Amino acid sequence: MTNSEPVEWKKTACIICALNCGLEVQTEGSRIIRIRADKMHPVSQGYLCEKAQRMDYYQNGADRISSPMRRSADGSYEAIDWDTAIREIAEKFTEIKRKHGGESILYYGGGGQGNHLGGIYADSTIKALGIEYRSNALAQEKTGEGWVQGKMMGSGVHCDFEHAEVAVFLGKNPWQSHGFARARVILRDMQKDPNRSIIVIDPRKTETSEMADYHLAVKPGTDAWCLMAMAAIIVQDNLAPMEWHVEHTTGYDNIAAELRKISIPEYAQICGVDEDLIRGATRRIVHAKSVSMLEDLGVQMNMHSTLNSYLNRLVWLLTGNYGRQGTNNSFVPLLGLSMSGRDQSKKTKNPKTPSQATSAKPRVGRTSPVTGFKVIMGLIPCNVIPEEILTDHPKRFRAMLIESANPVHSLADSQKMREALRALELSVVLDVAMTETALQADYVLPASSIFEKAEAAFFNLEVPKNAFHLRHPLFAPREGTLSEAEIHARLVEALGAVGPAQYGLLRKAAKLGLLPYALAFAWKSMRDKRVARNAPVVLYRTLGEQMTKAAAPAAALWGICQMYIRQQPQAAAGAGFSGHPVLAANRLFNAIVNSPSGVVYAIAEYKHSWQAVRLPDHRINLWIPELLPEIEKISKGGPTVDMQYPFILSAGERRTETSNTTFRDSSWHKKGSFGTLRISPQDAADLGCQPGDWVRVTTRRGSADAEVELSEGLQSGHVSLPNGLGLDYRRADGVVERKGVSLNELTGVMERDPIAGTPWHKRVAARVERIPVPA
Ligand SMILES: Nc1nc2c(c(=O)[nH]1)N[C@H]1C(S)=C(S)[C@@H](COP(=O)(O)OP(=O)(O)OC[C@H]3O[C@@H](n4cnc5c(=O)[nH]c(N)nc54)[C@H](O)[C@@H]3O)O[C@H]1N2
Ligand SMILES: Nc1nc2c(c(=O)[nH]1)N[C@H]1C(S)=C(S)[C@@H](COP(=O)(O)OP(=O)(O)OC[C@H]3O[C@@H](n4cnc5c(=O)[nH]c(N)nc54)[C@H](O)[C@@H]3O)O[C@H]1N2
Ligand code: SF4
Ligand SMILES: [Mo]
Repeated sequence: MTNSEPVEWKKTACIICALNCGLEVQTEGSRIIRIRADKMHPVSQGYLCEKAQRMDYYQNGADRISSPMRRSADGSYEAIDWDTAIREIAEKFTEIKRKHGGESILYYGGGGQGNHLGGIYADSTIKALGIEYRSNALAQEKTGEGWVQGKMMGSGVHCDFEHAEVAVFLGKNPWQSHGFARARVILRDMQKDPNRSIIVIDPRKTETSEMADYHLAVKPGTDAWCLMAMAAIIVQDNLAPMEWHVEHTTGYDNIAAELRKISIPEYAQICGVDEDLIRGATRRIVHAKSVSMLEDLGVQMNMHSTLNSYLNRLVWLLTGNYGRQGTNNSFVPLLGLSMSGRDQSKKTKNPKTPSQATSAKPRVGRTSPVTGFKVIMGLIPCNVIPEEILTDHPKRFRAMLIESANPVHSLADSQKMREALRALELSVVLDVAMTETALQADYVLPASSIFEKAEAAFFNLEVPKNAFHLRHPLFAPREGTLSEAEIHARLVEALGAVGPAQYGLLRKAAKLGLLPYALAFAWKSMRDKRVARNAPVVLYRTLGEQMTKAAAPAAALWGICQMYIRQQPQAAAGAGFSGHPVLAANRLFNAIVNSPSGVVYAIAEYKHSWQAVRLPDHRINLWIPELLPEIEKISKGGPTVDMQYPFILSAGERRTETSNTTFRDSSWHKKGSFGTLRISPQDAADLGCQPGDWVRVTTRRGSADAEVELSEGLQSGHVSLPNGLGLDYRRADGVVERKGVSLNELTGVMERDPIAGTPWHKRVAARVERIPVPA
């Protein structure tokens, strides 16, 4: 290539966090060699953070797999061909289903931070096997919030910090973890503007708290007391906008009665924040024109997490911050990632559209078969999975299908997860790499990477304008790998759920265009139940065949577009997709396939947030009586410290070097700290530690060694380790390398929220002692 030749920039997206910022990349052979932001991306608009530069370490990881693998009795793996793998897996699942029913098979995962199309196709396999129970990472962070959300509004909300006068971050460090588009730009804008304020509730001094006007540095795990005090100030000082409540809410009097009972000075003392500071921050919220508030793992993976999600909502709802620019608002999803509380009461019996059939609706009041935990957002809690397997209970899970997730590494108590997987009669993993979880599975199926097939994520949360980005492949699939669409199609065909009898007519219609296809699809699905039931696979096998091989996994989006247009005609029309629903959906599908930077599919108005409240009269409910026991529990006093394990370990801080487990190869890291244990200078001095020294962290479940990093930001007694590290990465030379701490070797499954079962990873009791620096 000469210098004068123009180089091609291909459009794709970053796959590290839920924002999936638009990227432009240059490739050479199988490598991604240059990366820059895509200015045309409708949401990220040219934004990216430093982590995006690491994309090639995912694509070319040395432990990627390129053949199906079968475990032998001695624990080693042998490569087998695809036909054998699919046949054996289908036979074994069928046998388990025959003996114990589909409810004995657990489906886990379905997508990571940047890949959700695979999970759509999994739906066909789930139906073919009669699988009743699912779980994924949302059930170790967001289900408490989802449950509260269902009780209070029945819809999901997203923040609008771009326009908010006041931003509140609760257990959230967006400078490092993002969580909303263009986070660093927006934080800087807010910081510079004297008329706007940032409030951070976090025990630690963070990059975000350093930019804040108010930092409420609670003692770790005491947010419930701080938030109760804030809500109590609003009620006791009569600061709530009562006209707004008369119009928009129910239950004010019930919660107000509880909040009038509490002693604000006492609660301030328990959470360790000066009462005047809590009062100042609360008044700033009360008097602002608009407030947006975002909670995350600092409270969601902590004691009282479901209560915290409720109290968070009380702070912005008691002050009337909903349904306007700059407040929290309901967004218009293209496809709901999960089901909110209200949806759980309905099961779609006869799906009217192909993709109604793709979203299994859980039934009301369902619980997990062994431990009896609530099924929330269609998921059983991650923390109970080992207990649902390691028992002689007749309803225990006998098999698992795991897709794009690494539960042995990412869920509490890795030891228990390994034991549970080995106790199953069958475990199958779909992944790109030979992960910690794959190394416990009976079969491992190699997926083509995110950059080798059409891919997308359904993290579309923007208000009022929402966009969807279908990414086209950068590379041909690695030899021996298949897309999830193809894997699930082969599986359901081998299971006998669907086949050529369902495809013939639709294949012919697809050749004629989208309108004939739509008519044929409607006709065929009325006559043949298998079509609607296996809609994603049928779409892939018929419509997908008219697309290029690599683009074919996008076929299921056609069904999703049809459903979306029917459910959200107004928002779709706002974005230009109006007219007859079938035609509008066809146009949207074409727009998605032909817009390499993404498409705006919804333009709603802020007042749409009220329509989205799916409770009687679109009123928000402020009172959840089921939480009264939690409120009473905290009225008895603050948390205590176990003197055997005097430190509180925050097991999973987001740092610049972390990205869940997207990068198994850490050789991108050239300088600076990596995986250190952060500790206050005073605690370090008490342990006799200097920077660069090493310590052993011991919990009830295990111990691990880490280098210390002195951090003024931490309170005494609080130590912090980063998430997603400590992977056992097999390098090209065969050496297995572990850098950083594999955190869940240290965590237990029983430390969990009583309602949602979410783990208390931010509050792991630990001992810390100095050890010699390893050679
Ligand atoms: N760089 C990077 N970014 C990521 C990810 C990543 O791996 N790396 N992962 C993505 C994912 S999957 C998620 S879910 C998000 C999570 O994003 P965040 O929740 O923002 O990330 P964390 O750093 O785990 O936790 C946030 C804060 O909680 C604080 N905290 C600890 N204990 C307490 C407490 O008792 N009370 C309060 N109020 N705060 C407490 C910590 O000090 C920390 O600053 O990040 C996403 N973004
Ligand atoms: N102690 C502790 N534990 C934690 C956390 C913490 O803070 N502390 N954080 C938790 C949080 S918030 C989250 S979200 C979870 C995340 O944990 P997981 O849900 O396990 O997700 P990832 O680490 O993102 O792993 C995604 C998997 O997908 C695979 N993969 C990548 N591309 C593809 C593909 O195209 N197809 C397929 N089939 N597979 C692919 C990757 O190799 C990887 O194995 O970790 C959780 N675990
Ligand atoms: S890590 Fe998140 S914020 Fe950073 S570039 Fe990737 S998607 Fe965007
Ligand atoms: Mo997460």
